[in-house]
Amino acid sequence: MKHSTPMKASVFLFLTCTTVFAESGYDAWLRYAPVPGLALPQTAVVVQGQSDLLESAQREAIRAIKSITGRTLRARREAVDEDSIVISVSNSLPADAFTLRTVRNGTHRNIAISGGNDRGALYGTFALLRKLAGGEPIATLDERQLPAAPIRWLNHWDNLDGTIERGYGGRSIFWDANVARADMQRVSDYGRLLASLGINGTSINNVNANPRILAPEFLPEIAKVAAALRPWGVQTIISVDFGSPQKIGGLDTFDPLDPKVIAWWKTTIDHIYTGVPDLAGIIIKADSEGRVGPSAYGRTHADAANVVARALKPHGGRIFYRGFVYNNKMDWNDPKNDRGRAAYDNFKDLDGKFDDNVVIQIKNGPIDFQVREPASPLFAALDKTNQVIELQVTQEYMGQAHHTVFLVPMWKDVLDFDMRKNGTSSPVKKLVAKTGFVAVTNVGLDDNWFANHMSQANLYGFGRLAWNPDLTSRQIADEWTKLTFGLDPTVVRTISNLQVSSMRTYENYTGPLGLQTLTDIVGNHYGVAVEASERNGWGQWHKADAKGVGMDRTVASGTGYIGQYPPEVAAMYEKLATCPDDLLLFLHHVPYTYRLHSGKTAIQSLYDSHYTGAAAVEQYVTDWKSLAGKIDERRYHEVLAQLEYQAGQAQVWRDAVNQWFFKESAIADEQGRVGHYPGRIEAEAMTLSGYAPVDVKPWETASGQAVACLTTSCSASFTFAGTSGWHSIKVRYFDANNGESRFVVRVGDQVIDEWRAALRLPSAKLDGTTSTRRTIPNVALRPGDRITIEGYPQGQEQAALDYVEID
Ligand code: GCW
Repeated sequence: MKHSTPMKASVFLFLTCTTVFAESGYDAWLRYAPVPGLALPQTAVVVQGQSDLLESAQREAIRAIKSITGRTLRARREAVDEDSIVISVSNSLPADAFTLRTVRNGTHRNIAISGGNDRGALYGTFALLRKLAGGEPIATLDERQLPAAPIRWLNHWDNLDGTIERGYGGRSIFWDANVARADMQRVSDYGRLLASLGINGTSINNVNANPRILAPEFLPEIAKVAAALRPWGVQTIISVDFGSPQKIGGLDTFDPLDPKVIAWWKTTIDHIYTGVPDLAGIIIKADSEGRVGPSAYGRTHADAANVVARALKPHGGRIFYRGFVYNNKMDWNDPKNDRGRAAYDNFKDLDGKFDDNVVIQIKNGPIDFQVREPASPLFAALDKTNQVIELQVTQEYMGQAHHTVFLVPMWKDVLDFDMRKNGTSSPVKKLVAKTGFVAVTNVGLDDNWFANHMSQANLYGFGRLAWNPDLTSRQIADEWTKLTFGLDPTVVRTISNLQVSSMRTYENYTGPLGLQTLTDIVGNHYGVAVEASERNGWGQWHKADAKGVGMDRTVASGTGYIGQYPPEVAAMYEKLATCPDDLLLFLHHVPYTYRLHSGKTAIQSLYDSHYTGAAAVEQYVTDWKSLAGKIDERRYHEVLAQLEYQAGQAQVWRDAVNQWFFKESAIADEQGRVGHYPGRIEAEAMTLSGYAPVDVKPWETASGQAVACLTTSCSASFTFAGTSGWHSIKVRYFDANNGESRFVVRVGDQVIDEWRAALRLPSAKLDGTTSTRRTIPNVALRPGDRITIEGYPQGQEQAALDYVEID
């Protein structure tokens, strides 16, 4: 009974926490939940020096400690005459670095945070707060942290009108109606999140840039955003259109070697620096996906980058020139054509021709953020050119806001991959660390920034890796979970396990063995569409036919892509005997019966992966349910709904990909699952009233046909023929984005469930994107029960049904 008082106190604290703070997810990993039993001796936060950044640090420390311990420390300057947290700057440390120490000063017990600059002091403060909030011991601190690289930046693909290219978390936090948003509070709060990770720059507009960004009258808008980010040490970067001298400057050319153009860039950039004196740089996407570039004048990428670099140079700015240059109108009939080769082929020979403030920004893989790609060979090919890696936090091909996929394990695979450049150890993280790390991160106005609480871990993970790429996926997932969902060991273990395994799970149910994501690559990049990446100019081919599958990129018989790697890596990839299974079909074309290192045939492995992946997501739902009552209600239910949806989607992927390959290969699944779905009743086989059969495209995304309701209400019914007992009824329907149909399910006359098809999925069609599952668990059924699904269309949406599965 001795312990009852403190335990009650801590329970009370937790309750206070969940009721006092609205857990919308807005504060993400900076929610600073109470840590019961944490007693800090310090009574003041002392700042030595004066700047906006140091003030941010002091305010943050006081805010966080109040939230964690319930105590309000005193904000002080200079003097240390009480136990204090002392924040200072010391020029004995490199920029952005910091030390954290516990020190005795006479009778006082202080925590000394010292930064190499103001930003370092701010980062040190966040590092201390992370320890406090994560329940780590702080009694004897003695550590020194240096960032792995000077550049730790984000890119936003926000359009000035407030929309976001490939953004899934709502509208832009920066822009609305072609000006900066009136209220910059959210931008400031975003800066705070970024500072907590050591992210020191962000671009604020789309690389598919609106030329208006460089219009002289637009400068105050950029300055307004920059001012909101600045107190957090986050510098601003803008994306510009290479055709700007003509489009906005009124010149008759944008030839980078034309003196008028050279002068225009100089004047324009000088002007930008009058409004944003600490602009960190400019990004350019040129000669790519319809953007104009130097090829218009027969000039090189070096000519293009250098003209802007020279205008930036006097201001200390850098140009980030994207390596994402390829021809999207390639002839797919030519087996030697290969989009994967493009980055290397375009930039390798220009090595040495770029000015020293030019940086080539290279996507992690040679294609485009697919579920599995090898590291881009360009990382090992540039000796005299600055390079950064571009990752994508935004889950464009990775389930967008609807799937939980923690990307850190995927990034780790690339960052840790040893290129064996010059025959020596050369992991990608080392090759890029001289300059750094960039990630595309399209947060939006959604309450939790991403429209998926779990996706926050990707931004967190990127920031932590950019600071220290040697951290493991597990360390990052544990740390994020503690800060975001609390210190309960069951919570930490469950969520961290889910996150760490989620990437492989997603790969399993989308495109295993290096097939890439197998999504609609010419459309929304979300739902399954196996043939979308075939027979078009975009070049993400998997070349599956009746006999085999995979893209032959060998030197011996394929596109020669493998020859772009240093010899040891090229030799490993070239030979089937040493090519890793998970990249096999990215690099080789093999018969379906080819035996992998795992011992399975390629086709059986493909079938199995899809079943493993879909089952894993079902398990995530069960695991998540075990956390009921251990995390706040709102986030518990929102994540549960997301995972339940994902489990249904994983099944669409599983069945679509497997059926497509079964049809193509005509090789049966050894386990007899593909094409056989016990307990499934097709809608078109039910008794229909009003509903009419319709075709679904691509065909593999529906089992047979679907039925759509072309009038105001329809029904589909059938008689249950299974055994008496408790069953789950799973209704597979289509939730398009052009209406909100209503569904009602009855057993006999009794209504057992009803819902609206109101998800925001990116398609108006009946396809793999909109195919959705509703699970009605624990229904008592007896043979002979009549089950009816009623559909009530709304808007353009037709309450379409695919099938019902009962298990
Ligand atoms: O992944 C593709 C996206 C485009 C994007 C492009 C890029 C900003 O589908 O939307 O354009 O990459 O990286 O430039």
